[in-house]
Amino acid sequence: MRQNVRVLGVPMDLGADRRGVDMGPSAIRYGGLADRLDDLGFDCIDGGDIAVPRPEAGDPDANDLPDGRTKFLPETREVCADLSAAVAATRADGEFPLVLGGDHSIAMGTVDGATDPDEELGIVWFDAHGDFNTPQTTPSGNIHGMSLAGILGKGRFGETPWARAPGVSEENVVLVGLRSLDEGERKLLTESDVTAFTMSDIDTRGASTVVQEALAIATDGTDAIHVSLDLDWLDPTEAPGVGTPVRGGVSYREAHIAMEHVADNSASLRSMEVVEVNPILDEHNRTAELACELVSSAFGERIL
Ligand code: HAR
Ligand code: MN
Ligand code: MN
Ligand code: MN
Repeated sequence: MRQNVRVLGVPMDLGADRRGVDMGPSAIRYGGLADRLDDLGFDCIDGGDIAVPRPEAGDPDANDLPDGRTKFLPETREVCADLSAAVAATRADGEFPLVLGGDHSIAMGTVDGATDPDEELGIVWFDAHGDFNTPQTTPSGNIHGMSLAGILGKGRFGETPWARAPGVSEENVVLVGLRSLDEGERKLLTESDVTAFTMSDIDTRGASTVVQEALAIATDGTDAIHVSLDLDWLDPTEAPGVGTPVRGGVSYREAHIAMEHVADNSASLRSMEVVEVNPILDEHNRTAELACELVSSAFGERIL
């Protein structure tokens, strides 16, 4: 019997400058996600959306410190705590959490809910960006550019770490598809034990080899893995509907083979999230539909 899939929407855009990613969950649902999963033999249950405050209701800079910037930190923490609880409840019910963003700040909630302190969770993070800034290095104050660093407890807010998910070791975290890094995060990333595969690695060695290696690192000695799929990982010609497009991303086929390798590791896969779809910038919902296709590949869709 296949595990049921519970879809959790997070219409979050407090972590990014460009409005519109809050409509991502609707667009992905409209793109046919549930029908696709049903066709693959999963029972797809819609867990609805996590409540997210509107940015107009708050002051993004209310919590800035002399040595750190984090727009909407209290609001983001609250959404992430609710998401973490929803992911944990999904797992407790024996269902698979599939989280739809929203901007990438939500990964802090997904990962927190996906792991337990007495376990080790590996992460494969498909993204054009490192999301490895901290409140101290961020050029924008946008939390979606800091969420992976936050999961690993990098950076601080006053005297304390500003974020941290339990049960995640740098050795089992892998970035795939990098092509945009700020100077501060580049330094932090190279000093860390996180493995980073850039687009040059993919060009040189091929997407299939690189992604299989990434999955091997994430599964090595861990209890399970989380897959975080930022749609800006793809080239903007394939995925125009994202908040921060960067040229030179993976192709349609490369994205599919990557997700097929994720499916090869289905026994280890504990949770998945699809983030940064921005319907305002999209062309006839094609980025959202692509997100649905890629989820299908990750859940085992094959031609033969
Ligand atoms: N590095 C930039 C910043 O920190 C922008 C990165 C965030 N964009 C994303 N995340 N879509 O993957 O502001
Ligand atoms: Mn990202
Ligand atoms: Mn937890
Ligand atoms: Mn990105």
